[in-house]
Amino acid sequence: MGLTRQSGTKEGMADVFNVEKLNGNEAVIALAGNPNTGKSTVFNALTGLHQHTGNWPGKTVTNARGNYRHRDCDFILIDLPGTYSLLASSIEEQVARDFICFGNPDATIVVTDATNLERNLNLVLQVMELTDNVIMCVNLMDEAKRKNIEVDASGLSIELGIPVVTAAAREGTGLCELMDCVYDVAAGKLKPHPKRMKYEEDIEGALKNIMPRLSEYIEDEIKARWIALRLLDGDKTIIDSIKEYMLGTGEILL
Ligand SMILES: Nc1nc2c(ncn2[C@@H]2O[C@H](COP(=O)(O)OP(=O)(O)O)[C@@H](O)[C@H]2O)c(=O)[nH]1
Ligand SMILES: [Mg+2]
Repeated sequence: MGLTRQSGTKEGMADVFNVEKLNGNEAVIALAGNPNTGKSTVFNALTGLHQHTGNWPGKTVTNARGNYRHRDCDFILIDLPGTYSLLASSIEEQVARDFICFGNPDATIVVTDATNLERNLNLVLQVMELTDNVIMCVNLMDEAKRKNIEVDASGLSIELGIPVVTAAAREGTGLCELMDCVYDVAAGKLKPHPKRMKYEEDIEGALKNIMPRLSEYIEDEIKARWIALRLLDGDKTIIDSIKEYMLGTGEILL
């Protein structure tokens, strides 16, 4: 079985980010996370020697991408820059945000530090607000054990509405479960239902005004909502990104 990508535009988007497909049928998986959560350790363990690094198109931010095969399917794994947020206050955050938003990965893994979940959940919640296909990987479980920290992965999964996999990537624990989970999400066999924030009435009202004006450019309602929230935040970089990734050099009338 091959994992089929859902729409023609996805291919185009992936091209903008220089995601090179060997057989055109690979699932594209983004790897996000705070710095030092073991993202690159997961990336290396999954892709081994099948990886290369370069820069993000037009940016001086390093980009690592690699391939792996699991069960009967091929995957392209994109190691995003480590970030605490997706609110684009740094170039790294902008790169991570743009790839998750406009690169349309089939799934996004957020690698987190089991000993520091409270801080790490900020990014998880932000990714959940931007896309359905999120998997939380709670890494450094060996460290957590050493510090007598217990993590209730199934409780977290229920609370967040997304799959949660525990791992100790440096010793290779949990990686098979992670790949199984990624496979199921990318193939549509497992559908995450991320719980989302409902804002105060005036914000929700403003969103209702903005979203229809975005629908011409952005079909996906979750993304349109997220972009509308950024516009309400006064984040001008999102307009540049829409121009760059959705309209070529065209004009956007907002
Ligand atoms: N104890 C422990 N250390 C880990 C684990 N995963 C990664 N590390 C270590 O944590 C440090 C940061 O890992 P790295 O993969 O570079 O993190 P990144 O910044 O998220 O890419 C390195 O020293 C890794 O060897 C783990 O599961 N357990
Ligand atoms: Mg890294």
